[in-house]
Amino acid sequence: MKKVIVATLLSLTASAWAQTPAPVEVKDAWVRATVAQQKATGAFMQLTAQADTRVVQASSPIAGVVEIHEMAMDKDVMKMRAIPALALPAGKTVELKPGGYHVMLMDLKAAVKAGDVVPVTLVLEGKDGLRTSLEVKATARPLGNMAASPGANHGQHKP
Ligand SMILES: [Cu+2]
Repeated sequence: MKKVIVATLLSLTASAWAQTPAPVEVKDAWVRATVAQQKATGAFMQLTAQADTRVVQASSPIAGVVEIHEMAMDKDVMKMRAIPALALPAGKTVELKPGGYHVMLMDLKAAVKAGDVVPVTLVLEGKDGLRTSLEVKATARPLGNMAASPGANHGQHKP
């Protein structure tokens, strides 16, 4: 009997959650398609939080290791590095884009082909410390001319 009650409570919680507006809006989520043997790529999107939120973790079934990265100038050289969290200030759109913040997908299990839909889960932490996860569907875009851009050497990137 007790089990039934617990299950009911869980389903009530789940449906209440589904009806509340998403705490973080995601727009234009995409990943960069890869070429054979490439072991890493980046995911990009625009995130707008209703209240101050931080992205504290990310994961994806296609990658063994997922990190949140930023690009920054280090003695005139553009470098990327992992950051522990990405702040999403209330009402402000934070853009993850080539040359800036990105979700780094490493240890790829297979090549990412243009048009593939890649699920990326972001773990969000509110000011109250409560964590929720947000499922993002990112569509793979071809490398195209971007092969010549600095972001294209993502494949050689080591954490
Ligand atoms: Cu990176």
